[in-house]
Amino acid sequence: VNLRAVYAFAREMYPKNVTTDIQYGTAGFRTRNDKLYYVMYRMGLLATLRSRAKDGQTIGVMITASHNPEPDNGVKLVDPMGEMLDQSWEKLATNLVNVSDMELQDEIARIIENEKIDIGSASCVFVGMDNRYHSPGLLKAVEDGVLTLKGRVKSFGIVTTPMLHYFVVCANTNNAYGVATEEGYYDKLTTSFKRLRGTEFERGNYKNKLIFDGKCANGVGARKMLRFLKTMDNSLGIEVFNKGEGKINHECGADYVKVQQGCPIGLPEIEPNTRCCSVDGDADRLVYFFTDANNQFNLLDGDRIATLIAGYLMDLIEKCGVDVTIGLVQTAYANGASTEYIQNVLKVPVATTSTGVKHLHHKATEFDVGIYFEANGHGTVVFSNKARKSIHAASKNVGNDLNEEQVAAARKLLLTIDLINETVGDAISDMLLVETILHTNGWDVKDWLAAYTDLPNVQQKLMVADRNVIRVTDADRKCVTPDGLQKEIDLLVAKYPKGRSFVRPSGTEDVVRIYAEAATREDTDRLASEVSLITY
Ligand code: 16G
Ligand code: ZN
Repeated sequence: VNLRAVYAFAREMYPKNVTTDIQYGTAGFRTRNDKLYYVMYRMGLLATLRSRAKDGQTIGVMITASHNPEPDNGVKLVDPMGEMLDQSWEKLATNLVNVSDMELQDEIARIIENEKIDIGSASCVFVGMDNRYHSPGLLKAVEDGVLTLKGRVKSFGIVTTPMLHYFVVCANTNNAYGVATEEGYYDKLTTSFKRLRGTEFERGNYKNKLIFDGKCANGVGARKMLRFLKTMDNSLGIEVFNKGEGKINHECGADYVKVQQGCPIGLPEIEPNTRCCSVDGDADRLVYFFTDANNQFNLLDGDRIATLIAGYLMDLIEKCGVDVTIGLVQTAYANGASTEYIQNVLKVPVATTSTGVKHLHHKATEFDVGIYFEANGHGTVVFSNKARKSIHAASKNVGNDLNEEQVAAARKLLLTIDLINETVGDAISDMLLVETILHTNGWDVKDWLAAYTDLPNVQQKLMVADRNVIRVTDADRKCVTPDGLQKEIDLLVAKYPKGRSFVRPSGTEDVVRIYAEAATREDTDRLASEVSLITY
């Protein structure tokens, strides 16, 4: 490996065309596509180094800007077990991207030395992208970065973010988790879904009809969903609308539906109370919604999905009698009514973490069965080895002291584990899980919605000169700077029954976000605007 090539290549092909520093944030680097070529090249370099630092295990690089507008793109790295890149390496990523072309070679040498990397050793990088028109060019830059350091790179082309996470885990577990191909991914999910569903596709109030908002996935979601459906043999009846025309995420998609609290554009005429779902641009978020007979829009967001899953898993765990802990992880954006329901009705412990999947994921691993969801629809379930082992043993009736019902519950749990993409929130896998649970319960959307009533809530964006003036703590719920702001927020919140509000700098956009909820819509809107006035 000749490190001089690092600089030569950078200067020739991927010169740094930006002078302001950027930061590896909650979702990696994200900005306008034309400012990302040098970033991608450097992330190709870094991913190869990371792989070598991890004894040649496969590292993932995903090129996507999720729900951002079409001109944006982004990149994030995936660690060997499918986790987000380790925090200490996030810092290395930030440094590497902000040095000049001239300093690049020295910076690489520094990482090699500090991390004690054998630069001649084997490595492997998997790359995937969403289908923004600039993604292929950016992917090429990542590949060139890998090749400059004589690493091995495999491109999967257009995939969802969760698929790439899945491929990485498969590769690093000798395919014990599944086969590291798109077919392997579909096959794993389809097999478990069909077995859980059995031959009776409808049950009680559950109808086998789901409307899927594909426009959000003018990104990859719709494309992959259509391919996926071919493997399903009608066991799930889905109609996809908005299949590809128009701009990515424009007035549609999970983020739009969640934040605007309304239907995406292009929704066809449908019967009231029909289940609809939306995913985001890279298919790692999922929300459900429906319009009722009074033409009222109803949202079933990440909090609802989490509570639905928690109820289902608790029931199965109880039935099979294994001794495992179960917990649910949320962020400050979770609706207060959902938190109350989980604690008081489901009686499951709730933990709250800062925004960003890696924080939730990490916390969830403290439970044997850890369910985590952001209100925006990103989430999954993680199972500890202990949980896996004891469920497995129960399904085989080791010791033969379990009754039939217990063994059946354990088998069902095992299939459910197979249906879940534990590596990261996965819209397709989460959707299949929701459908499985509704089918098991014989529920329609109204039954699901009846569990609890959301408090009215609102999210606002505030453009400010410097969003980093606001620093937060206590899982985003309290501002530590600027001085006195939190006190003022507390005073406003205290005026409103069930009031709650917090302010935090966005990690993905140059804005400050304001969240408010209260007992009535009027109070909620008033609280939000009062808080935004004092924040501004
Ligand atoms: C990113 C995060 C998501 C978080 C969102 C917050 C990942 C994979 N994604 O999309 O979890 O909810 O950022 O955005 O970590 P914000 O900081 O702009 O509010
Ligand atoms: Zn996303």
